[in-house]
Amino acid sequence: MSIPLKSSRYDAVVIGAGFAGMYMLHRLRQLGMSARVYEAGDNVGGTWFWNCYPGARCDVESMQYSYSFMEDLQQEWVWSERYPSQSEILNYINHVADRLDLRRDIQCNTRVSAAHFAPDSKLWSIITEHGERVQARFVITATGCLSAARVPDIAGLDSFQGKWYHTGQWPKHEVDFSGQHVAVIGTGSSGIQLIPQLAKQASSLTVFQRTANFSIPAWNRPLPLEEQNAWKAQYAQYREQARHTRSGILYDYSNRATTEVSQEERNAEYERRWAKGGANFTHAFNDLFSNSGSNELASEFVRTKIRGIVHDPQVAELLCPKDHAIGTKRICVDTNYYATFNLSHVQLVDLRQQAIQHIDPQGIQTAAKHHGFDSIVFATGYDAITGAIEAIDIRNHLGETLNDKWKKGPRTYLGLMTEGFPNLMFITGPGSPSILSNVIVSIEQHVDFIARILQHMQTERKTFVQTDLFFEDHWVDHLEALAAKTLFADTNSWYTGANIPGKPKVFVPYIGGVGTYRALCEDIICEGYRGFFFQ
Ligand code: NA7
Repeated sequence: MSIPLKSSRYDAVVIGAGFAGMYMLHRLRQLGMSARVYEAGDNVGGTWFWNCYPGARCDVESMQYSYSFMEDLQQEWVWSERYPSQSEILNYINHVADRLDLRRDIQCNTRVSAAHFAPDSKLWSIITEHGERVQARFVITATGCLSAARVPDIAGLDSFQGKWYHTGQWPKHEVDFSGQHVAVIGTGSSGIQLIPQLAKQASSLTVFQRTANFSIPAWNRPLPLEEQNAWKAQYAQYREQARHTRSGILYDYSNRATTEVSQEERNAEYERRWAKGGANFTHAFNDLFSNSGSNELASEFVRTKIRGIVHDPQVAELLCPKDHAIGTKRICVDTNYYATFNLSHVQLVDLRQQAIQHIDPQGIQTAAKHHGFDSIVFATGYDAITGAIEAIDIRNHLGETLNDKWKKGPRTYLGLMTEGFPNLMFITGPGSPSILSNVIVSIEQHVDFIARILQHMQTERKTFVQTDLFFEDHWVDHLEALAAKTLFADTNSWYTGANIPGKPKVFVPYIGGVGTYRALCEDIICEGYRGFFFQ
């Protein structure tokens, strides 16, 4: 798929060809700008290219998980299920790449290793892993929030004689676990999707759990054409509504606090949402993310469900999350996750009671015993939000590195730019709603914002845009103040970098909501791009 370079200088280089990079390319072309997109994978799709593990599925419903910028596109695509599978999303992304003729400006199998701003030419110099060098006026990262897969540093992994995998770097060929003794480490969203699927194949499945997670049933089902057509008849209106919601998704957001209703009403509401399925559950009352007492009632409702599903009371208790408030780690959406632990060949190991000591050629040694395996699957997550950006050696005109600047945590203005690094923009960067939202809604909003900045620069004949410390500091303080009003700040999660040893613990995303963020951005644009400085 690698396409030879036509030129070594572009108006913009975009890093990543997932949903963000592809839409950015489309908008750059509309502005008449030359652009090159570099993609590490051998095809487009980003996160959905890499995460092809069994059971991989989006937790946003199909009708809402697609681009909204082109009416024809959203009318013509047909989904097959309520929640889209990874393969169907990948088909959709490939369809868009062909439909908009994007591939000719996308260079796959090319990882960007560095981007240095040259003081003389005032251009970014972009260097790839293979030593290719191009120049660009703008660098735009579209590297995704969940793309830097993380395999924990467990002694002896290299000696393991079976095969091992990470969900975020799954092989492109089918992996057959039939007849195998399989380990899964990690019970986040990926593990919860994968475990029921692997249990269907493996002769034994051992799940190593460090932290139990809350999961709500997906009740996934085929999506009848009539239902899709009814939705499509009002697509534009639904999209516009979604853009102004808290999470960029048309959920049933409640205006009532838990404290306003009786116990019967409360339970009826939880039952209704459980029966409907999906992440909508955490919007049952408007105080679940701010009032720990209210949150505990919702948490206990789910724990009671888990105890009702899982036959062995000890296993059920281990699967009940007790160390965090529901929703403050990304809520999982599953198909048969808890029930899988009723199968006689599925075993749960609590790493809080017996930590992994090392891996050896035959399997995993915990503090309690040795477990023999043919395969080990790491569902251990990502260096989220900042990991893929920080993997690139980004330096400004003074030779200062972005990593150095962000060593105590990422600092941006609106999640879009960071002071001292002109003409460098982040799509769904740290400090934006990004991963707390329907990410396609957030991607479109950021890409449109960047395109408007670029258009403004064309009109005003400007070549540089940057932000300054005043606006950056103010934004970082604002992020912290917003998070402090919620229960999120108290939870160890990948939102705070707590899953990565040594990573500064900072609540990274903007938690004020997609609609509020959008309105704020519109105000900033109306006020002449407040906080952005042009030259
Ligand atoms: P997550 O949500 O970060 O989950 C990773 C899981 O792996 C989680 O249960 C971790 O436990 C566990 N983990 C991580 N490191 C270790 C080690 N060293 N030992 C044992 N267990 C470990 O990643 P996912 O891929 O599941 O989901 C990411 C997002 O993708 C998800 O939120 C959706 O938005 C889609 P911990 O909780 O850290 O104790």
